[in-house]
Amino acid sequence: MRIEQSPEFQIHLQNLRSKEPLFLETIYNVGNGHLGVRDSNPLQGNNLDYIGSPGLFINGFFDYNDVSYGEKYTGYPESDQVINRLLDPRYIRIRVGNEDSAVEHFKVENIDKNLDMQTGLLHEMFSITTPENRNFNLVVESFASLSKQNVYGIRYSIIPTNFDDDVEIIKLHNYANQATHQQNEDVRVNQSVGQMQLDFIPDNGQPSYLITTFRSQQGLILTFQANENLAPDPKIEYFKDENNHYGYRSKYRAKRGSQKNFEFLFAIGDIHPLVNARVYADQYLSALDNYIRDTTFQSELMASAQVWQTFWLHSDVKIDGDPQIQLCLRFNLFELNQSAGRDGYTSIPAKGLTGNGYGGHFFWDTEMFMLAFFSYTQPQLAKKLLMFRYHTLNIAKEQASEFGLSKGAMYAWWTINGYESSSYWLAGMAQFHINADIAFAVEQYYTITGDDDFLEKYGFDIILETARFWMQYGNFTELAGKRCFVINKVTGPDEYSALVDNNYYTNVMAQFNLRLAIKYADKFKQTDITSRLNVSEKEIEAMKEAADLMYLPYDKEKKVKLQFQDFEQLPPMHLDQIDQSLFPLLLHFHPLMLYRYQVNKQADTIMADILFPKGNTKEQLEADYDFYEPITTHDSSLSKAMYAIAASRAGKKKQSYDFFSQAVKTDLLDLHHNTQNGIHAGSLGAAWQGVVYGFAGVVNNAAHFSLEPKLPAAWNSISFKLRLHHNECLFTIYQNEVKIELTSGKACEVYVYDQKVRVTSQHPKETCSY
Ligand code: IFM
Repeated sequence: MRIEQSPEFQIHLQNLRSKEPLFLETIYNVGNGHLGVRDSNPLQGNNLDYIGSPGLFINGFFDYNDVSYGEKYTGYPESDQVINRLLDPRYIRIRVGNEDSAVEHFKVENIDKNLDMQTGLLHEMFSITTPENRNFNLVVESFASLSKQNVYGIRYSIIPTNFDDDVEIIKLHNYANQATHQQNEDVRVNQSVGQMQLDFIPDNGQPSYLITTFRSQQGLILTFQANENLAPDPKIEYFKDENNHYGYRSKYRAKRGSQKNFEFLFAIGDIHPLVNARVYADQYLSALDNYIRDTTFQSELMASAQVWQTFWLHSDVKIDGDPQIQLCLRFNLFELNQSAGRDGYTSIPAKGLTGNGYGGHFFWDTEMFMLAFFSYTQPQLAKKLLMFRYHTLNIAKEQASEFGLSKGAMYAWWTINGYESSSYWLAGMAQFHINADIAFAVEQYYTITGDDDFLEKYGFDIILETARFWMQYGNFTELAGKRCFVINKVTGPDEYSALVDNNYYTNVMAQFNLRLAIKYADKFKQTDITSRLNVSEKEIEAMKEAADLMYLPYDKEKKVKLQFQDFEQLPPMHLDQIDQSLFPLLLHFHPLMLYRYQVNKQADTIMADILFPKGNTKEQLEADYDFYEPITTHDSSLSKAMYAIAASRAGKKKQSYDFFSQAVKTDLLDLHHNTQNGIHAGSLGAAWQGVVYGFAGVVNNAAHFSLEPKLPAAWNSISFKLRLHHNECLFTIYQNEVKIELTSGKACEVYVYDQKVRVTSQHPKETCSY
């Protein structure tokens, strides 16, 4: 199979020398949801002579670190979880004549890098000069397989440009903990690292390792194989060094202008409890080895490329009229697909598998910013992401109980294994809205897919237990002479305020969560589902009352939804008077200086407007937008795409385009100046929502699927596919008309503004003016 390289799918940045190397390490990562490899100087390894931040990240492979508190109160997490940064599989040691890249400093310059998003192949060329001025080009091609998620492939080609001499390559990885130079004051970069141990598994005919963590007691097997047929003269040999470390090496006489290739396939295992990993190491290894035995770099690359093709077939978004935004958006979708855990036990770290920013944790980012993309375009993957929440439901229940609640589930705000690990609980654990966010995502998935089996076996459990949490954490009271249900002492999405009473977003989401529990308790009435979950009529009655009486703070004078109770009492922060160098504010102000003001880090109340458009008038949306936009710094990368959607719905076309265009460029143009620590995964998914919920105006509330397009003036069209139950539709939206094509399934009914359009397998194409 050969795939034509289309220029629109290439990340081929120019002037690499002018770019920050750590930024390039992130942008040119390759991953597949199980593993992620940062791009790096291939000669670096653990040699700190070379300044980089390389590493291999395995989704869910973490270690604990102690957290030290000045005053440690009951219930504070003992330890933080942090994703491990493992050995760099790109590393190769090269000897040229008497010079050795592991001993001397070889000057390595990036000449060219190209990431082909159609195949997932990263192709790079480095120019390398030794201290004695021998120069050679090193071409490195690598990919993380989407077809076999345990597989990573790398191929090196060496081309001397000014010498004939002996060249030796040594491919040996003898450390587990990848060293980096990273020293960063940024609170968003986790400084702590996990500690791993590497043991060689001897006599296996190829280098094989058992890697274990000290405190989280996890283990995995890793092995790699050289393609021996590729370099027959001289052979690449499996060897053991004086320290009993196993690797491959090959020594040959290199000639100026000649090219010699070496390729390796890695098989990187699944995560096991440490004891099992040790006891069954041989068994696991031989199963793993099957992935790379009797195959080659090229055939695995092609198999993986085919999966990428399927991905693009269903998930691409085409924008006609804006090539730069088109490329950025494709990069975003590509990275989302590279980051998503697919085993039901992992999710999407906030930085994908591209760095250890935020310690590699999962947040609400997955459910509220990324999941919609997967539910609409790859529902089987969306389900796996939700299964992570189902598989950690018992932990969430245990946490609720340890917290002192007699019922319900309390999901962690910041976690890898399901347990809360946020040591700054004010902006962490107190973001209880995550419980409703997860329930919302379950409902969204169910609305899109109609997956009854999922709802019955897993989804309703999540919805019910999170609804129970609200009944425990909130309470009925009287406010201004009226009986209400209030939820006090929470932190909403905006992290420039903390521990407030009745955060609008939280309350409206909790209300929705309660109503979902009520709806499905009714649907499953008198089935063994409700008896299994001990649902009583009395409990559901109480939920109904709480939902109906939910307190939603509102400023009647200004006619705006209040971010939280008494928000109007805070003085505004005059953002225009703050020096640009002091943004993001979180890096320059004590949190209390921010909490005391009307200032937002990110969309908060506005998100409630976006998520619940029904019954919200355009006037209300406009009033909320006009109130919150000027006090929002967008210091969180999750913010701008949400404002783009709100602006689009409020008819503010220019603002919408501007916000969207900044959101979609977040990583590729490094607009937050911290892409070096990893991509902003939530922001990538939010940009997709910017197109689909914003410019296309998609609203889907189970009974009614509609589009209300408002295309940016400069664009000719956008097109994308969405799955709706068992159907898939291709929507192409022009300035004044929408084309709808049923690409699979039997029939689909959608609204374009108020016009009903029906496409069927007999009449799959319709056009509708608007
Ligand atoms: O989840 C987000 C939060 O909303 C803002 N701070 C960063 C987190 C991880 O992306």
